[in-house]
Amino acid sequence: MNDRRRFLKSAALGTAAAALSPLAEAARPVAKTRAPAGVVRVVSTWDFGIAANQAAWAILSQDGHSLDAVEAGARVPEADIRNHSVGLGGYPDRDGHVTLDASIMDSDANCGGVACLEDIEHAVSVARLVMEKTPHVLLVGDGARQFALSQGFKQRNLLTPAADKAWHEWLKTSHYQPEINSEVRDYGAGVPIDKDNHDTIGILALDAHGKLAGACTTSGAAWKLHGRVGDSPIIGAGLYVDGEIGAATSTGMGEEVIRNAGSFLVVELMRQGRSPTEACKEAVLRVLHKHPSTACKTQVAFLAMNKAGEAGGYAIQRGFSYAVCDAKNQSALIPSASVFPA
Ligand code: SD4
Repeated sequence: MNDRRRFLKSAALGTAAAALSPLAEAARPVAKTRAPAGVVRVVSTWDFGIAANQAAWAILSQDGHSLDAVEAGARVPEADIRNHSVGLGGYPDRDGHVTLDASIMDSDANCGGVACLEDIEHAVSVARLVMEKTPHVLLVGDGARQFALSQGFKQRNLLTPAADKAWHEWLKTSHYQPEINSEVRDYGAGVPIDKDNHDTIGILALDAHGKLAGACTTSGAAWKLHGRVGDSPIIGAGLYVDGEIGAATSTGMGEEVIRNAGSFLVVELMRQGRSPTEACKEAVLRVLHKHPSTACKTQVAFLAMNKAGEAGGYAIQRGFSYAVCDAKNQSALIPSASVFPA
């Protein structure tokens, strides 16, 4: 019996996910100390997370704040035209609109997001201003765009020639099929080997003052219906931070993450005592348990970091990786464990 069939059988028997304990019993106070040297200080999804982490580290290493660090990190892939799933150069929806989703959150439950934002490159920075300058958490569509323009953001066409070409190729069949992540990527050579139609950057950081923050930004699923919003701008789905416990973010098929309040679930599992990797694994199993026949054909991955600077991830499918940077600025790209190894 292959892994998928074995999983479906066990899910049907109701063995995949454990019940949540009462939060009151699970919540444990965490000492507010400076992060010790050697712990993970910033962690990001996918291989493009390495460059994002470096931008975040430039701030953290100067005793800067984690909120500034995650924003700076997320802006790196947003500006990278080789990256077709985040910011400028992102693949458009089926009507040719590049629409961006982003969110940001600090350790005191301050948060902001934008969804279906057009014509503005740095959605994460708009999300931050939603958090800081408005009484709201989430702005969408033209309202988000108007807000960004009112804050001095410049309007620009996010549809690059390469993305436009890919869209016209897609229009020849107009067949929409979310694809599981490619296993081979080579941004280093300047030529992304990338058949994905969805990959998000989620970035989590812990500063020297012991404060956590997170950000998440994406152009979402390529060729999606116009107006579709994924998990990334939704607090609790694509991103969640609890300053006393930890932070989590997600990548992959947003619909499956939203159904399970995925990042919130990961943080709550850490609150109950799971390590970041264990919490991500249990959340992934929850996603599979709820919709086994859909979820086992797609990718969902979670990435988490706790207040002690331990990080971990877990995915449904093989191929997810995450970038870590520790307090000595040592970087690594870590292949995530997954439910289905092949
Ligand atoms: C979405 N979660 O819009 C995002 C896309 C993504 O890897 O992360 N892809 O559903």
